[in-house]
Amino acid sequence: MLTLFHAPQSRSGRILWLLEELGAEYNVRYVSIRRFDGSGGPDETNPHPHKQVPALLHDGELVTESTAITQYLTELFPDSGMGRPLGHPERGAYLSWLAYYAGVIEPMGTAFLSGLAQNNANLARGYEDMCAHVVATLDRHPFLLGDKVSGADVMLGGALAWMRRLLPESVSVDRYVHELTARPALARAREIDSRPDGFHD
Ligand SMILES: N[C@@H](CCC(=O)N[C@@H](CS)C(=O)NCC(=O)O)C(=O)O
Repeated sequence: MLTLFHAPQSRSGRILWLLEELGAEYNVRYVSIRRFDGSGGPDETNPHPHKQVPALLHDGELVTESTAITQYLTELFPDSGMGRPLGHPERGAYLSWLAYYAGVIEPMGTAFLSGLAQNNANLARGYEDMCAHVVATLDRHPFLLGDKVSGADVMLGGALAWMRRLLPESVSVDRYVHELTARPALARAREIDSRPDGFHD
């Protein structure tokens, strides 16, 4: 049994999207979280160590961190094609992009969006290097790994769908966002995102 601890309009929406891509059976537990505007608050039933989302329970095993959940789930559903299993020629690139998303894209993107990168030479260089790498990759092929979508695209595509300004103007990035946001699994996830009855089976 898979249970996603989820809050509407948050990072856990990407895991909803991924679960829909995988064709998984899962439950959603809607929890409250602290919001930037001061609203909301931690939910005692949320097993995440910081009461954040996403958190995933799989038969009693807790998985946290969006990219770890992505790797975990794509390995649980190998036939979905959303992961790259051991021995796959794109395995190295897949794990690299998942780690790069969490370790470079999100911190550098946050530094840029908050204005910090504009006042710090090291952060500015880190942000520019990150943008150059991602844009050059998407100039070469439609998705991060090549011609086929993966869980790494759900991470980056979800972030860009929320905040396109994360990356500079680029025809390739616009095409990438357009392609990913047209996916039926994302439309289903958006419908579940704020379901008012609080539960989804
Ligand atoms: N590194 C974590 C970040 C999770 C995170 O920051 N989640 C936000 C929602 S977008 C949250 O739960 N915020 C509430 C809080 O920090 O108390 C991940 O990617 O899973």
